[in-house]
Amino acid sequence: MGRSEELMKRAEKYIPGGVNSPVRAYRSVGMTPRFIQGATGSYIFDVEGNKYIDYICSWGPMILGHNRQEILKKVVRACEDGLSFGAPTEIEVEMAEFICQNIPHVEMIRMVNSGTEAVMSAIRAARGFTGRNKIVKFSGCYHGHSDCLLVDAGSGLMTAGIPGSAGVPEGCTRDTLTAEYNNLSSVEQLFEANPGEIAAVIVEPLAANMGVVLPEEDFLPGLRKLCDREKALLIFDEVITGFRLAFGGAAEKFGVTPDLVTYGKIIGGGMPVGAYGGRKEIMEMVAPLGPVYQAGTLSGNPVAMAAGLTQLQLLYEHPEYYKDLEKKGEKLYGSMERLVREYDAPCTVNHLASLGCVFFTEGLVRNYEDAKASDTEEFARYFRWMLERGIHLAPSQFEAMFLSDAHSDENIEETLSVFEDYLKQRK
Ligand code: HOZ
Repeated sequence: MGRSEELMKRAEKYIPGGVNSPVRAYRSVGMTPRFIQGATGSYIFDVEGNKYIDYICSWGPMILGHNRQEILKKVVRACEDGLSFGAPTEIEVEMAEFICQNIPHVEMIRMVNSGTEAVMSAIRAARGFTGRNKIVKFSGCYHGHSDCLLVDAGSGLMTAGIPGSAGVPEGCTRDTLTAEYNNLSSVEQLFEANPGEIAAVIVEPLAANMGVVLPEEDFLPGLRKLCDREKALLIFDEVITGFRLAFGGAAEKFGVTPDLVTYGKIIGGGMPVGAYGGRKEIMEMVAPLGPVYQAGTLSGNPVAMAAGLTQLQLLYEHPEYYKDLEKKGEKLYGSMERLVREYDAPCTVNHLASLGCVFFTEGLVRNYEDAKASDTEEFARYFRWMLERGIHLAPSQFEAMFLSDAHSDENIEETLSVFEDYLKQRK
């Protein structure tokens, strides 16, 4: 038995399923997860000493690669002053100033500890501001695990093949309405059926929790128009896309302005950070300024802020990182697309910039139903093939591949060669 198997046996005794987040258990790919010893740049190492090119990148945060020295140094320096105070610190002000001064649609921002918390709080602010209860989400979009959003959700639920969660009372999801991604008329119908009752439409502007699904050209502008017409708020969940598709996230990339935006992952530089922000008049509803209550002992933690702010500053000061990520994305995913055609494989590769996904289904994947048509057993075979040859992918058909600044041309070429071998032998 390998060291990972041993650790999994120990873990399963005291941690549900042996993991602290379900997809990590590797259940849908029929393996024991690799326990990780460490990571640097584009590489991750398991406890058996195997080295992998990492395309999980901690599910997005490590956009500059693992163990980036500038971030590490600032974190160590912050630790020396103390780990947590539960009182305001200068670095929280710097973080808020930096974001609000550089992202036009964020006039005020509140730090929390995870993407889940950010979205849960943004929904509360939207309801408090509009005085309405209903929200519209899209099937296949995942917005964290707060009760009202566990409806037709992507990510781990989709991986497990379940639409929602036990333990969520019907009352909690009664006001959650579900529309189809890339289908404006499904949203319009919900507005018609619920006049004056919808507080907000929340969307992953590029869906990255049902694999990767791109918004069609009219989708986000159409949502903006509908929300304006109906006096509902538009919330972009940019937990994955924020600071990734561009510094200003999907809002900048697609040129559509949300009323509220949620962040996670990159904003924490690898530490547990989330944030929600947007129009001042909405954010002024949040306590202690307004009646929408939201709080947190570790919110704005100085060590986490040091990691996050350093990463954001590096990204902002080096716009070439985004250009490079686009090029790397084109090289990796564009070549995967070409190989799929060359070997006539029943796959569809969706991608934009550093995000990509190989779906084991033919034809366009433009929503939850299309993504669900994927052959997850073939995905599992593909996953195992890649892992055994040193390529670390998310262990689920319904998650994204993440590229970082640390991925080299050689890394990408090696990945493509392993991918080509997979396609060759499956013929
Ligand atoms: N649901 C997360 C990705 N979309 C998984 C996070 C994790 O397991 O770390």
